[in-house]
Amino acid sequence: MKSPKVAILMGSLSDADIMAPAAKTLNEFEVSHEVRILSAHRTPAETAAYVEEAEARGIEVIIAGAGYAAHLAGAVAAHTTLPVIGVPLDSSPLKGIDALYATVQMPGGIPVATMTIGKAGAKNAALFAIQILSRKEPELVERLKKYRSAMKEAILSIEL
Ligand code: RP5
Repeated sequence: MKSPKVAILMGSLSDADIMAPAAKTLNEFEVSHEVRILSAHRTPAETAAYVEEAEARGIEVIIAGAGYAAHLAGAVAAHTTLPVIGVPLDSSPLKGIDALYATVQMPGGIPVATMTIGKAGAKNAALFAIQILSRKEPELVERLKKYRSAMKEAILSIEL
């Protein structure tokens, strides 16, 4: 396995199903990645240590998904200048509205690129990471164009 370029972090094993489209999409684009369960609240020191070592290990983009008071993406962004993509997860009784606000409302100075709530957000986080990587990997630009073309054809071929 090539050294991972993208890290997919999530706050709990219970997030795995909602976050699954992120790894699936990176696999489709053959982008190397690793997945870790790390929590802003339950494993704060381990989360910081992982993030502080990530860039030296070759990680270029970090995706962080969490639900409830979702501080993971922000806590990750506090420890790195790598781009951090946050996915608010609909795992709580508030259906992700809580996680959306917690993830998107970063104070000025420490940005988190926040995606859609839930599985669509996990998929878009992977695509956004691929778009970032594609700036220096032209073959990813070609794969993104093919991906969009296939989406277009799938829609236009629908007969009702
Ligand atoms: C958050 O708390 C996690 O991201 C998860 O969405 C939520 C609940 O975690 P569990 O209590 O199911 O472990 O930190």
